[in-house]
Amino acid sequence: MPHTLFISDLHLCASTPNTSRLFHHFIKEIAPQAEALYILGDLFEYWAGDDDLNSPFHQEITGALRALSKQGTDIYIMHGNRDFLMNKQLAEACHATLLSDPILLDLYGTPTVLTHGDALCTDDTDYQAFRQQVRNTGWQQLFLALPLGERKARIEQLRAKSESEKQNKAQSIMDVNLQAVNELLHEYYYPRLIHGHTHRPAHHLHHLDGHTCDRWVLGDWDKYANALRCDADTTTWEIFPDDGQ
Ligand code: LP5
Ligand code: MN
Repeated sequence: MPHTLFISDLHLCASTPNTSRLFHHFIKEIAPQAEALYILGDLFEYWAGDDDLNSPFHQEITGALRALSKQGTDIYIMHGNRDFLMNKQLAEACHATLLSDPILLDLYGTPTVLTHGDALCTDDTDYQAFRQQVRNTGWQQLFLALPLGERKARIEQLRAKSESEKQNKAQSIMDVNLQAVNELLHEYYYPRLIHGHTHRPAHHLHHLDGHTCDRWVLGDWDKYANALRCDADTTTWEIFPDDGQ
């Protein structure tokens, strides 16, 4: 049956080979049956700029996506909070289309809004201030003018800072704000919503202005991988490997 897959928050990097193995299994064995694959952000642990495309690890990942596209699965990539510096060269290397965030699509007749999810975490005011700064085009031009090695060093410092700050943030602050979700649902006239970022895989129902909206939250990839599969009739999780394997 024609279907589409959604994944996010793989955080791929050379130092987590198990996740890379899951990715290659997914790309070779599961994704080829899909008409389209949507990657809703944080494909990479971080992306320092398209001039980092030639590293052997990045070649391996982009090559796998390119092969998937060549065999007939359309690939769409959205920016996450870790890899928003992905640009045209990365998209070309993957034979993928970069998506804006949020974006509305007609998925087998069901209006569906896709977003990474970080913009919905409005209670995390420190993060939102940071986000506003680094999503500014002028700031990005200055940052990308730095040598690649220096960019990577700065990002790694920031990753460490982010991990330590998260220890002191309440769990509720790092989840989506319901008012922000409702505003997005209202703006797009009550669609289905699919997002990642919070690493809290779930299916929520939102009752709003007489409408009921599905919100599917994708999980991150670690020991297990997860994808959401949508066809014209059903929405289901693909989780692998099975516990028995
Ligand atoms: O990513 P994750 O899940 O660990 O945490 C996120 C938020 N953290 C981030 C930071 C990224 O992890 C770091 C990698 C970004 C790569 C981008 C490349 C270009 C930028 C390079 C800048 C030097 O997104 C975290 C949220 C959490 O999700 C849950 O939603 O809480 O937010 C933070 O931890 C951010 C802090 O609260 C604020 C950080 C301020 C740091 C200011 C340093 C100044 C840097 C220069 C900016 C102009
Ligand atoms: Mn994220």
